[in-house]
Amino acid sequence: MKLLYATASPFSAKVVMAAHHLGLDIDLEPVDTVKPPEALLAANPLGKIPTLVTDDGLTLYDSRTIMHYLDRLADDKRLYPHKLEKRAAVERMEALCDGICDAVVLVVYEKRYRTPETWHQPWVDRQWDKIRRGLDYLDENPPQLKKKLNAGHFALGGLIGYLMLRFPGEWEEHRVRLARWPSAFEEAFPAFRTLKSHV
Ligand SMILES: N[C@@H](CCC(=O)N[C@@H](CS)C(=O)NCC(=O)O)C(=O)O
Repeated sequence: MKLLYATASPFSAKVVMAAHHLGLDIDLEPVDTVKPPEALLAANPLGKIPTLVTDDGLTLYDSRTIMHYLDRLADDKRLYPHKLEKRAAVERMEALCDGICDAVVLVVYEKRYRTPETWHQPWVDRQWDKIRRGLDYLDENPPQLKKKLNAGHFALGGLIGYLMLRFPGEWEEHRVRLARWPSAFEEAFPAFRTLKSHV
């Protein structure tokens, strides 16, 4: 199996951390989405990462589809609990963290893909509103680290790693519990230190 990914991508980091946790062996193939290579477009018409290509040539996206695939592949560990309510809560945590990542990525892309004359601040403010509300919720309701790790933890790890990379010092203030979460997560999952978003 190979994963088309980028080291800075939060969705890629989520999948890479989850695969590491499950003990799955995946070849990592870095791609530049600014100029998506033919291999990425052939595997995913959206030209987005992460995209997984299995040994049988099955191509999978987006990150949540990949997470569910990896979950079923693994022998002894699970990313999603079996019980209905617990599973729904983990899936919702992942959806929230991924949704915040979507908003952060849009803020980053506004500057990357538009010229300064066309930057549209109300649109960026709207994304920051989503980011702020989402982070405030996570500060109140961080996923507990006492029990088994699940997809929600890796999704939050992907998000926090991306915030640490792109907006250091801009999200921690007044969010004491969330600001402490990365070091607590690293204790439970030491690979966070190297697998989180980086350039
Ligand atoms: N919903 C997607 C989001 C993936 C995504 O937005 N990836 C970004 C990189 S972090 C990307 O590929 N951007 C390139 C583009 O939008 O053209 C997922 O969960 O995989």
